Amino acid sequence: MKTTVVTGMLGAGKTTFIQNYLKNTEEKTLILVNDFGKTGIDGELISQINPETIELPSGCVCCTLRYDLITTLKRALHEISPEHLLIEPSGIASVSGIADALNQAGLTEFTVITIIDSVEFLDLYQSGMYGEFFKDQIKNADLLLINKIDLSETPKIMKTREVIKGLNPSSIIIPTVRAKLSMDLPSASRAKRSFSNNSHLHLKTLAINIPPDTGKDRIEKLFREFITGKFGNIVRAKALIKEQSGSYLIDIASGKCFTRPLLTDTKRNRMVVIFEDTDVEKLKSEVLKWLR
Ligand SMILES: Nc1nc2c(ncn2[C@@H]2O[C@H](COP(=O)(O)OP(=O)(O)OP(=O)(O)O)[C@@H](O)[C@H]2O)c(=O)[nH]1
Ligand SMILES: [Mg+2]
Repeated sequence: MKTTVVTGMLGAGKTTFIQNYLKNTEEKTLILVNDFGKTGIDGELISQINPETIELPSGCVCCTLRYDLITTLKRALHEISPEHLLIEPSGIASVSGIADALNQAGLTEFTVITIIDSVEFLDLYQSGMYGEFFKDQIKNADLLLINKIDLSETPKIMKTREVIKGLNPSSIIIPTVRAKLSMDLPSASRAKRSFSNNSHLHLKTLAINIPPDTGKDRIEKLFREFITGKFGNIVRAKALIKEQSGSYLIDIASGKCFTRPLLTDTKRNRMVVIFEDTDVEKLKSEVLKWLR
């Protein structure tokens, strides 16, 4: 069985990569996804394409959910016998923590794909805010995708390449749009792994059920307010909305709001918000007031 861990900062394009990858493979693939909050949005998005999807929502597989990851993996591998196991940890998980958990589950051979958001990477990296965390994701990668080049600028993309090449000279580096790969995944591990650094990021999460009669326009408007900083430092937000015209994913990534139609209707209108600084209860009451 091939095992691939798809890592990368919040909103870099991990789920998009998996969705595109699944469309072009015949392999029996088991996906294990660990999303933020209790809402499990990525699990629903991926299971619309691949029914063999297991969600570990709420918590982080590199630390609090490590035991759950190990037991779930052992059971699922036994029951499903996939040809390929693909894991999407949440954007705050450290590769080191995941690697430890995989080792404990008896999986010692795996490939790490790290997706870099070319719009935001340099600013975040140079600010030093997530320094060690980024380095851990980059140094342990076998394949690095410099993603969202359609939204970025050439000098920025070149500089990003230079920085990540410096951190991990042995990795394959590919610029991508929507994390689309036109090559096979590397089968053998190339990275000289350094699993010493278990630097998980600590951000806050808020999950909210959205009333069924809320249209997507209303959520897009709220998310644009989020981007202005009026509600505090919101790092990432995503919502699933079903309205008369169909169902949609609305999200904030790279400081922008995106809306995309879903393949099938969502079962429940909901959102998850990932943020720093602001108090959870305060943000919750402000969002609920907005939705009323
Ligand atoms: N324009 C553009 N949008 C992209 C690209 N890749 C991803 N996106 C969009 O960026 C947003 C975030 O992508 P996801 O695939 O959900 O990112 P993620 O890494 O899975 O996010 P988390 O799991 O929340 O950390 C979505 O709205 C995607 O449609 C790209 O190359 N170009
Ligand atoms: Mg995702």
